[in-house]
Amino acid sequence: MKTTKKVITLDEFIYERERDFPFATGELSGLLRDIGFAAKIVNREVNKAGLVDILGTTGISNTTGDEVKKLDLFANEQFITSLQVSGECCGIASEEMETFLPINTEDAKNAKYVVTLDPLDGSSNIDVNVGIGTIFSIYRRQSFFGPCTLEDFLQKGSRQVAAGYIFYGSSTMMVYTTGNGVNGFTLDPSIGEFCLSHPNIKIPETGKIYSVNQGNFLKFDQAIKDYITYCQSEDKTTGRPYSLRYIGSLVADVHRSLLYGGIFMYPASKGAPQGKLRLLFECFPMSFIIEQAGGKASDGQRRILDIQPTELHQKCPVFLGSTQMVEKVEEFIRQAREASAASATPGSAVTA
Ligand code: AHM
Ligand code: MG
Repeated sequence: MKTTKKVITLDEFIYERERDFPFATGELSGLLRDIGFAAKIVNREVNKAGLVDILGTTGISNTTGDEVKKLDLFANEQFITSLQVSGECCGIASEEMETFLPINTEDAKNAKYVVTLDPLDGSSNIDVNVGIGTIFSIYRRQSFFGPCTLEDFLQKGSRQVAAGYIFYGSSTMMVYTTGNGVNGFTLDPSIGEFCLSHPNIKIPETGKIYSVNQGNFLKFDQAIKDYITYCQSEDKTTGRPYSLRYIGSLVADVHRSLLYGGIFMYPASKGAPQGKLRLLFECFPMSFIIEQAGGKASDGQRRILDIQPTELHQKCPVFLGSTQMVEKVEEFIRQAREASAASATPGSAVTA
């Protein structure tokens, strides 16, 4: 006899999870649903990007100097509108906006959450049909009531209430966590619903893929160069050499690492002492997801989620993925620091 599994939609899943918390007010669920809804509209535009005159640049640069594509602006507006209308968050910070946007309507200004967004990450890939994504985080506000403040956004990543991404790839997926594991939903375009397809995602302890922009090799610190050489060298027990995979689209590279295992790195380099990726908009949410799936996320020395941000658009070096692989790169960095501290200490090089 043929059995059919019950399809669980994103909205049903959010509703079921909310029922586990007897005092839940429904605001967080509402925000997740708003994000899921906006994602479907952005997905529609991403899919027809080659057909309509939405490709190309606006000629404006975003706050970190990258050229802004029209689709980035569309996604930014879409997510903001959807969140504003619902009245369930009191403010939004976006990678596409220099400063945060307080939502001061009667409904929203006393709401207890703020949202951070990278509305369309990987924009350099838009014109060549490579996977791109939306990344989001939700925090409980720190101020008590009234218009939100900068401090509501400058919270450690460990204070995220929820984080997730939407991956517009060969299929469209929403992957998110509320601090109780990671679940993935695939958009079924025929019914227009995200359906639970990857319940309780766990990242493998180790993997066989490293992911880095190796074009920057000569600009990396020696410890990173040594770790990359380690990834490339032969060793039967660890399955090296590892394969190099780098899409250059954070959501796609992290999604692959999450499902297959591996390490994703965007280290500091000459000329970019904090790397390229933004702590609030990219590193925090991805680190929360990776940790919730059993992996590790580090800036090379510290747990990323423990970093106290001081600016909205602050950047941070990042190493995330399978725990054993992230620990290995940390070991290379630690040893290099110890060696340089020892050589800087007078008399330390003298042996008895
Ligand atoms: P963006 O936010 O301007 O789209 O840039 C972020 C993207 C990430 O998706 C990706 O990991 C990284 O930039 C790739 O950078 P690079 O081209 O330097 O390797
Ligand atoms: Mg980005």
